[in-house]
Amino acid sequence: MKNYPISVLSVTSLIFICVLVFTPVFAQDNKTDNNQDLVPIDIKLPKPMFIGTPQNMQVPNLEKPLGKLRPAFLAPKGTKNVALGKPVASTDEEPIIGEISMITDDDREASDGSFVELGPFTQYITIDLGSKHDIYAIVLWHFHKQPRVYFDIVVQVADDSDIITNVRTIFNNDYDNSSGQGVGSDMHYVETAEGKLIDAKGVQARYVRCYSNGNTNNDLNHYIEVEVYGKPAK
Ligand SMILES: [Ca+2]
Ligand SMILES: [Ca+2]
Repeated sequence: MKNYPISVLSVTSLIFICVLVFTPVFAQDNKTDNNQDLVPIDIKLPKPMFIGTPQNMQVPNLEKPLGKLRPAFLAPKGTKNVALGKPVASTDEEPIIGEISMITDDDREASDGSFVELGPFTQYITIDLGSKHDIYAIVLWHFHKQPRVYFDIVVQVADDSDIITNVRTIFNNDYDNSSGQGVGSDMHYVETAEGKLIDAKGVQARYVRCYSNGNTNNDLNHYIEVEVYGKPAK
């Protein structure tokens, strides 16, 4: 063993202890986001149609169920669902079942009459929030009458309706890039009544685009509701 001077060792230990002691304090400061009060966002949940999650789904890279309700998601005070009633565009303008407008109509139930069915293969919907917003979370319900996994879930935000200007991808589980938006490393997940909450980390945008590419039951794409929790940008 080399004989390091004792002072070097002491300084090193001191730095290490300082990092341990002060890191949580700094982390907490970042989290308060310029001293805005953080409160749990109020997500209304629909009636669940099944309990638990099947263990036999043959899907690669599948997220394990949490086994309990999702913990509360904190966002600055005044954050609400800014997608409610906002216009939605779709690659399939004439859905097989339902209307595109049902994606932002505040109905999250699983029953027939509450979901819209889009055509097969890769489809996307684009929500126009009307102006720039600070976005903290996006919650997606594709279909929750039975457990299913939807493929190529990609969520992007941008400044324009064609999703060309200032595009940011906040979720992507298209591990083989079959929908052409790049390889994503997020995990597949089973649809439940809780929906899928994506942490958007305060990203600023006017438009939100959601991709999908069929599911474990069929090649079709479904939406029940998409919520965007945010505040108008200052
Ligand atoms: Ca709906
Ligand atoms: Ca894929």
